[in-house]
Amino acid sequence: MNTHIIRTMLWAVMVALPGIINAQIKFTYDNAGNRTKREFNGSIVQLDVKVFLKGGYRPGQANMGSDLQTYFSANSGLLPTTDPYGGNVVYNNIGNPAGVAGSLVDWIKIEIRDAANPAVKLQSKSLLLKPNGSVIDTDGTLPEFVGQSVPVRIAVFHRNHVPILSNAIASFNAGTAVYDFTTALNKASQLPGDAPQMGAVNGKWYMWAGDVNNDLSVDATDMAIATNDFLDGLYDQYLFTDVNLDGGVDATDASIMNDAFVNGYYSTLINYTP
Ligand SMILES: [Ca+2]
Ligand SMILES: [Ca+2]
Repeated sequence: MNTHIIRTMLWAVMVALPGIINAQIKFTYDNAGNRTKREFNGSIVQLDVKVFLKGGYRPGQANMGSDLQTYFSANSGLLPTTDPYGGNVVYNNIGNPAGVAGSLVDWIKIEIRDAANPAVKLQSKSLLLKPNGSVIDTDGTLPEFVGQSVPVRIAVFHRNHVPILSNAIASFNAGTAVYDFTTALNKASQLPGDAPQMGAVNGKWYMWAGDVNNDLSVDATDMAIATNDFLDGLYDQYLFTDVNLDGGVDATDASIMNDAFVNGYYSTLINYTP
C-alpha cells in the first residue's frame, strides 16, 4: 500500500518558458506532512541519454574512469558535493560509490533546446555522469524534464569538454526519451562545414576534451590556462585543466590539450548564440 499522500494543485497556464504545455504542479508529501517532491504533472519526460567524455576514456576499458570519485580512500574523492555549473544541485554522497547514485565520473549539465531554433534554451539541469555513459539525477534515477509542445534537441555540457547538440527529437512531451550519442558521429548535430563534434575510440563516440574555459571552442586561451596549471604541476584538486579527469595536471593532459588545439575543435552551438 502506498503510504504517501499525493496532492495535486492545478496552476493556471502562465508559464513564461516557451513550449511548455499542460502546466500543472504535483506536490508529494510524506506521512509527517513534509513536502518531499515538487514536479510538473502530466507532462513529465524521463530522459535516458548516454554520452562519453574523451577525458574519461581509459585504455582497454569500455567504461569511463571514476578516478575523481575514488581519488582518496575512505570515500573522500575530489568531486564537489555542489555542481560546478551554478545549478545549486547538491549530492552529499558524491564521494561514495556505494551511495544512491553509485559510481560516478563527474557532474554534467543537460539543456533542452528548441529544435527549430537551438539558441532557445527551454530547460537546464545539473546531473551526474556514470562510467557507462548514463546520465542520472542525484537520487540515482533518470532525470525528469517538463514536457514540451515542440520538437527539442538535447545539449550536453561538461566543464572541460566541447559541448554537443543532438538532432531533433520530434516528440518530447511524455514517457521516456532515449538518445545515445555514443553510437555514431552523426548523433551529434553539426552544420555543413563544422568540425566533427566527437571522436571515435573502439567504435564508440566521445565528446572532445579541452574547452577548459567553457566558451564552446578550444583555442589559444584554453592552451594558456592549461599550460599554466601544467607548469605549476597541480594535483589533488578538482581542476578544469585536468582534462583526463584523474586528479592532476600532467603530460597526459598536455597531450590531450595539444591535440584539441591543433585540430581546433569547437561546438556547433557557436552557430546558435542567443
Ligand atoms: Ca575554450
Ligand atoms: Ca589529468
